Amino acid sequence: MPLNIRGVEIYPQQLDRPAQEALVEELRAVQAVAPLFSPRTRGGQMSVRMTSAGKYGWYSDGRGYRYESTHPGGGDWPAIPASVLALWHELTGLDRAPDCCLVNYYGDTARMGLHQDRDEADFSWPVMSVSLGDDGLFRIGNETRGGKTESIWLASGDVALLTGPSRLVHHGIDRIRPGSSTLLAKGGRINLTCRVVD
Ligand code: MD5
Ligand code: FE
Repeated sequence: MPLNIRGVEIYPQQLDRPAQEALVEELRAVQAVAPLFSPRTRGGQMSVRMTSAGKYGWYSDGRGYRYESTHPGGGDWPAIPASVLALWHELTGLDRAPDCCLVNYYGDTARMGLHQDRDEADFSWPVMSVSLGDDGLFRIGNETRGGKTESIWLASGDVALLTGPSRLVHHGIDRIRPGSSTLLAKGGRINLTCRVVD
């Protein structure tokens, strides 16, 4: 039974340590094909580095946010790891596979400001997030800007599902807790988000 915070379903420790280690290996292969990059937004360079797997990858530059069918280096995005697809189908109960698995890497001082995920065509599809490595302080707000927010530390192996009305709440990562996990040799935090794009 998941925790429920403002409609966001959180599955603490959904992935055990061996599953987390196997996933990190699969992500190493993803990053070898599609290296991490730091997107530029109108607000400046993001502190989070990212890449994607699947049919589309999330991208941002001075012209705005969008999904792209190729990595900024030119090639196709690699396939979404099979274990991630299996987790998606298990937790969402959907037959439809996600189009994008965004891989966010947070170094010790990286953060992600409050935002909505609204670059997808249909908000009735859920978004699934998987946390790996150091703890991250996840802040959940409201559908409209402003108002009270709630925060929860997401730990390595935790999985979250944004479904229904919670799909459009503002959310972000205020900070990570460096050194809180031994999963990643170089430290830091990885978050995967799987989405149906079009
Ligand atoms: C992260 N990533 O941890 C954060 C939070 C993003 C993003 O917000 O857009 O890449 S992932 C927490 C989360 C769980 C389930 C659904 C949603 C976010 N969501 O719909 O935004 O790197
Ligand atoms: Fe988001």
